[in-house]
Amino acid sequence: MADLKELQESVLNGNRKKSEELTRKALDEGASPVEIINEGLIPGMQVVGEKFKCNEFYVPEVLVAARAMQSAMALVKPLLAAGDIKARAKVAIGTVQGDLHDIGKNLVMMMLEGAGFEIVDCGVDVSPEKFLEAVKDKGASVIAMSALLTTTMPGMKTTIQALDEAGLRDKITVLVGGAPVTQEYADEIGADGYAPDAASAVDALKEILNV
Ligand code: B1M
Repeated sequence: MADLKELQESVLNGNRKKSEELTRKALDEGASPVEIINEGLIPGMQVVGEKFKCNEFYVPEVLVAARAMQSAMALVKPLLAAGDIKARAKVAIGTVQGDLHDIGKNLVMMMLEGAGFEIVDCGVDVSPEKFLEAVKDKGASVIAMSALLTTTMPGMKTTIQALDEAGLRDKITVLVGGAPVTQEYADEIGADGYAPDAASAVDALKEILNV
């Protein structure tokens, strides 16, 4: 039987080549793509998140671990049959309008993906209309907004207002974060959740959605 603990370790260590090798080996030995994801890749990223939260890991370590996870994920994803894995939720993520910072947003995105959420990456400079499109056309049930500039933070409020006007506010969970954003600001604009860092974003969303 494939040793998925070793795969967890290789993700944790950010060893991309080894993660790919172990994933191929596990497939050859008969492990299913679902087992590889649930018992190798997701637990590996979970430990990465824990280490990031207690400052044992910094941004570079998280990025290399996430890349190792994504390379291994790319090998198993095509083998998944429809319905094999039920994503916790589909999350449309982006940096708000006028804001081009994406390092933090990408970290949050990778941690969410590593935790089993399906991602619609809306990119940077995302208008309220574009977030709404991700909900209407791509079926996202969560909007995750990042802002790094005090001048662009109001884009979060405008997006929530746009959801309201479209009659979608009750159906969509809104998570916000980014260096200048605070819990007080999230409460003020009526977001459902706020997280100070990428690992906490995963915890916050799991808690809000109860998944
Ligand atoms: Co910019 N920049 N920048 N910048 N930049 C800051 C943010 C700034 C604080 C620098 C400063 O003056 N000290 C300042 C903002 C001041 C303010 O508004 N309060 C600033 C400025 C002013 C600007 C420009 C206006 C500069 C200019 O042109 N005059 C300009 C704006 C461009 C634009 O967006 N329209 C600009 C441009 C840039 C670069 C393009 C050069 C580059 C961005 C490259 C890129 O992202 N691809 C850049 C950078 C790199 C920075 C700093 C140095 C680093 C930001 C970063 O990536 N941090 C930053 C100063 C600093 O922070 N030291 C600065 C690392 C990243 C992992 O952290 O994004 O905070 P962060 O994400 C964290 C958490 O916040 C949280 O999780 C992440 C991981 O733990 N988080 C979320 C983030 N999003 C979340 C979403 C969530 C939950 C958690 O839920 C959805």
